[in-house]
Amino acid sequence: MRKILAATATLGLAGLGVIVPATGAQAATTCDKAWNNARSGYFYAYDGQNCIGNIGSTDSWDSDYGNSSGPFQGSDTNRASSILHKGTSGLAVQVFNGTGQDWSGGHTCIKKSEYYMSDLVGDSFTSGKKYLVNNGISSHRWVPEDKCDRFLDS
Ligand SMILES: [Ca+2]
Repeated sequence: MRKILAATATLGLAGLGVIVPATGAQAATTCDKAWNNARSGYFYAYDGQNCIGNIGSTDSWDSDYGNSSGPFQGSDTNRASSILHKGTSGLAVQVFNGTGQDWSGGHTCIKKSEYYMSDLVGDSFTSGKKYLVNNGISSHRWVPEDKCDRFLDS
């Protein structure tokens, strides 16, 4: 489930820097705030839904969320329940169920224009419906959108 920035969605005021919380949508407000406070060029992952409980952020890649190097380490693997994309390059962030710099296996992507996914429940990797994205992300990299076989909001 994607929640988009309220100002962009409802009023088209993004260029004015005016953010209006979505009426009655606490979840969207939480991720909107996270996005507005995020560093430009960075990808974020969160332990909880609604962009709560940041477990790491980076403008680079990480081929193994469970090892002891890079922006995601140890118990960060198979833990993300919401993610946020504030990249500025136009690239998508491709998240994988597996690890390794061969970048193979099930994946899915979040586009720059999707901003964030406030809840990954119900999304699966390209490897099959039983391979769930929620609590299933183990690596990520930045790629052109045409390298993505699937997007989270589709
Ligand atoms: Ca790592």
